[in-house]
Amino acid sequence: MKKQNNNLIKNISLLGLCLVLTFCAKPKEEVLQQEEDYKLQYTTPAEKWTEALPIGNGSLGAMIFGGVSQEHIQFNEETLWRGKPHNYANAGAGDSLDEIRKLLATGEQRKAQKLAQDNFMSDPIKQIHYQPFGDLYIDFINHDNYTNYKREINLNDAISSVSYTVDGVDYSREVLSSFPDQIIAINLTASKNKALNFDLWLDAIHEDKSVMTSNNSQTLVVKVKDGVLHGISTLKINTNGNISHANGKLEITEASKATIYLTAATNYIDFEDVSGQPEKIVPETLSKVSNSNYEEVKLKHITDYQSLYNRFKISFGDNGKSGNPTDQRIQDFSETPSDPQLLALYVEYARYLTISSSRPGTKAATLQGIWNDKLTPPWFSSYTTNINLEMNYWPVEMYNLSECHEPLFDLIEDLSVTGAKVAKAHYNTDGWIVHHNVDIWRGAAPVNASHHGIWLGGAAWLSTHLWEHYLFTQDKDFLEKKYPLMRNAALFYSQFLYKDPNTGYLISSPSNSPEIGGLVAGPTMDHQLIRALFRNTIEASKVLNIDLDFTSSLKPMIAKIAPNKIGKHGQLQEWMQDKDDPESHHRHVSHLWAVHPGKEINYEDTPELMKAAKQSLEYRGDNGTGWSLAWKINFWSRFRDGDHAYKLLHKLLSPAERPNGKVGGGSYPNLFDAHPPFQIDGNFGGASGILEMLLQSQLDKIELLPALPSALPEGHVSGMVARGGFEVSFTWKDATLQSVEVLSKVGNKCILTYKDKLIEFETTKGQTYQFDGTLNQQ
Ligand code: FUC
Repeated sequence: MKKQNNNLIKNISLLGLCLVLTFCAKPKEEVLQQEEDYKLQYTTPAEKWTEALPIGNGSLGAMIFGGVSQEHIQFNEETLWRGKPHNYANAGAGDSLDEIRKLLATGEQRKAQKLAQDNFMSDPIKQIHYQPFGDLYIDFINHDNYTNYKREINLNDAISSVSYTVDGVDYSREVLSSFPDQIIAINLTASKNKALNFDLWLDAIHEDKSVMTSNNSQTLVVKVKDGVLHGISTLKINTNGNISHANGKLEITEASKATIYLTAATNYIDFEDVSGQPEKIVPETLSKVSNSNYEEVKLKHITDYQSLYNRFKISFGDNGKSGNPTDQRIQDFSETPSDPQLLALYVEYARYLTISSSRPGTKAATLQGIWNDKLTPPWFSSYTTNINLEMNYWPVEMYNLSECHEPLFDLIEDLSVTGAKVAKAHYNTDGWIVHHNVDIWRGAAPVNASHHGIWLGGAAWLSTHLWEHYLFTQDKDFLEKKYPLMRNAALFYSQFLYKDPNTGYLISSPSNSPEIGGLVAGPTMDHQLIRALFRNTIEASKVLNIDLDFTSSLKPMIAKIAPNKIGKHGQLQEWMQDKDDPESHHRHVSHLWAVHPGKEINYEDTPELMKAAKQSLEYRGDNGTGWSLAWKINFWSRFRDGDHAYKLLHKLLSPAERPNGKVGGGSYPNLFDAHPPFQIDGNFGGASGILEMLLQSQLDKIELLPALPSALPEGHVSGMVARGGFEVSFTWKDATLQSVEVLSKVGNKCILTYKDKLIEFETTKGQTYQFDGTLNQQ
């Protein structure tokens, strides 16, 4: 849990109110679109974790199972990890660098990998796990025979609810995770006096745990294995019934309503400091809400949440399926992929997941956001930087949640510190670098194994997010603050790039094309990333008019970096050598980075490379894991082939659990993306791919409906953000643009294009410009 910035919260609440007022003033038709009900809904309780429904406030997350006789709420606090502050840099690693490079240059890959494995890897070689925190259980007495069961999460207010009837009494439950109050609130009601009877207790799967019960509260203390972090969670209950306790459980009898507030915190402060005091933070947080009734807490939560959520809306129409249970819709979609509202729901759900897992002041979303129920989660539930972490943030600017990008920038700040130690120890350079995995202790050295752990693109890729944030927001203060991060990443590469003895080009060596082909000299992806970083840094220094001496030294280097090449199969080469296997269906498609999320390869400037990139993607094929499918959707959108993108969306939104019992890429019943296992990157990457079908702005102009699939002939988007500081709202019907509205947030010149028409116009900050479907101004 995080310390709160009260001013920030006040501002957010005020903003929320303003938005509510503006919203009320809108014409009726638009209000209807705004109010479209986006929900995940079910007619049975969850049995598996991937059927339970997530809530979160950026740091405090929970999965709600919605059982009738027993409710289970599994919860997380984002700073509970194994391990301890640690410098992962391997002192002396750099002594082997020249030899590894030489071996790679002479084709001795095995020897190079062996040497790197022995001398060049992180110390220790593995990073550590994100942990679950605890479990809250509620046993309801005699609720076995029930009717009217309903379970849902409503994305409009971020409240999860359960309702059912037993013996003529209606029971309801609401659960929310409040950002302003930093608590999870659970509200229980019964429609009849004294009908609410239940037992309540906390537990955890940690070996080292204890639970203390007092009059109306319970406290859980957990300590992680192999680490220095401990966590405290307390719940407090207010009810109009009786409270007693026995056998480690709170017993509530003869109530008709009860509200439980739960909070949790650890001693983690930052990657170097574990002197936090959860024993103080937890009671303080709870004492702030203990006098508020549930309705107050709920209103504050909704106002805060909607200040973010209501900025953007998407709708593709509704062909009558939106009322069906979500698990059934996923099943039906796999059979007949026509449920346009489900795709809009997918985008809004991704926005919900962003708001719930990545708020200013919290940690960046991990492979699982903030939701994890395992002591040894897959891939540590940490941060994989060779695709997954960045994918989590692909849609964030476009779908108007720019401030939710901030946790990633904080992570980059941390990495510029730990990564500087790695740059020195492993490469003897200045600046900072991060390899393919990062944990809460900000490990930046190469982990696991030399054939995939030594990947050099991390600092470059992460830095593009700083520049992209500037492009979308045009916030020069931000750029000035973050510029040192970009320039120090560029500084690293300017010293690290190595003149290839075979070709004379500057190349990235040793490295890896994620996670295929082993340790190599000069994977294409790295060069695309480094060129992008250099170009962005040069641009940034021009915008800020600073550091021009340094950035002018980068320019000539760009021309010397090994270029993109077309190989003998017509493909874009993944490596320096023309050795791509057209039969390979590997999930990573890293050499197409310059198509998406990069832009170096595009139809206007490099049509031949674009053709080759498309050929490469065709060879890779349409199958894939969750995030891989999601990336391919983005590629096909950039290739302006909406129908092909839709084909992959069909797979992404089909059940992960196949009829034969196997689990593959797709969606779980709670719409979590399946790699498998659950990885949240596919949710965000899939949403980004849908948005890329509708609007692209990477080439200094706003392209409308560049890759509209025939399955989405009508729709409306409002509040979508384009680079240059524009907020765009538009409607289409019969696959044809009907109207566009552009809000200029900073007063830049706007270039708008639809099909063959392109218009350019000057704008004034704060003004809105309206056009019909042929881009004639209204
Ligand atoms: C990368 C991928 C894996 C997985 C892991 C978390 O290493 O290649 O498929 O997604 O990240």
